[in-house]
Amino acid sequence: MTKPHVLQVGPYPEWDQVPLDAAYTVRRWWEAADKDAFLATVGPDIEAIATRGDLGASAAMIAACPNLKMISVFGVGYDAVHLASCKARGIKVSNTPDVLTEDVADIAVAMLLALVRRTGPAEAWVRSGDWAAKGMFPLTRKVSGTRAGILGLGRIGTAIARRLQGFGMEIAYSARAPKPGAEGWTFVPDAVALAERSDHLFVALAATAETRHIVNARVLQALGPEGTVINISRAANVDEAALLDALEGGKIAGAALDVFEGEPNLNPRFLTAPNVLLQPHHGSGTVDTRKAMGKLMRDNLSAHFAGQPLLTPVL
Ligand code: 8YV
Repeated sequence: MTKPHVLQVGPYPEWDQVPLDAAYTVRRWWEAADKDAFLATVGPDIEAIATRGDLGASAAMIAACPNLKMISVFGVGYDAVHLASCKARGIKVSNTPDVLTEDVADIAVAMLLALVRRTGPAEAWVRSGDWAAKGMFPLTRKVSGTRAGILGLGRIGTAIARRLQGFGMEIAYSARAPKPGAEGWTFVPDAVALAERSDHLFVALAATAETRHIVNARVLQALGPEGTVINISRAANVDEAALLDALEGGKIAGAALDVFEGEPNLNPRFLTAPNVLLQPHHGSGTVDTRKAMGKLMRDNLSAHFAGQPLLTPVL
């Protein structure tokens, strides 16, 4: 019996690749020299697409697969999947939520501490001999007891808030509506009002057309010269030009970023901007979590081909 044909958009770790190749006829899109010609050839046989949160599946890719029934995303974010095409054709979509929540929340807190307590420059102070030559490292600002604003109190936003409570921080959040179970954290209807009452603004929203550039010049102005932005969601949630202007103009105190427009080819202005901590989109980047994400991505695929309900459907 022929194995179902699956279009794989980008590479996965070996621990996922081996079982995928064993179960399916895998067509590797990222290896194709001429991707359009490749899709024209293999597209008619494709029944499912296996992709990643950072790669998604475009309208053109979906259109080139007339027999496509399901897309399995490795990642919680599915903003790079052309959902309108899927809705129009009844194509099911799944993602990998929950298994990465704690790791992404951990990195968000680590980025806040590294940015505000300047652990990177402090290590450089030791390695360069400045400590011996120049004495104590310059004092930084406190983190504990300050005010945190969480933009998007979903699974990851909630996990961040829980951690920051341990730092004795005052927690406020913005979401479409007050969240049950978020008693003790202050609901604020919009991003500007949230920024006004925050020292550290965490961006933890799923990226949609509505949230595009939700962190804009007005929000950064409201955050003020002592404020910081921490983004572990998607770059599209932040107006990067406004952020760079605010950093270079001293309108905010700093930013810690795990995601960038056009990543990994980020805007070179970030490389020289003052007070910015740069991370390579590795929020979920632990072996345990990536194995769990891979298994869930594959389990959704096999559920589909077994005619079973998807484990974690988004469409
Ligand atoms: C993934 C992510 O690592 O889950 C997401 O949405 O952005 C990351 O956890 C990335 O999508 C991998 O492709």
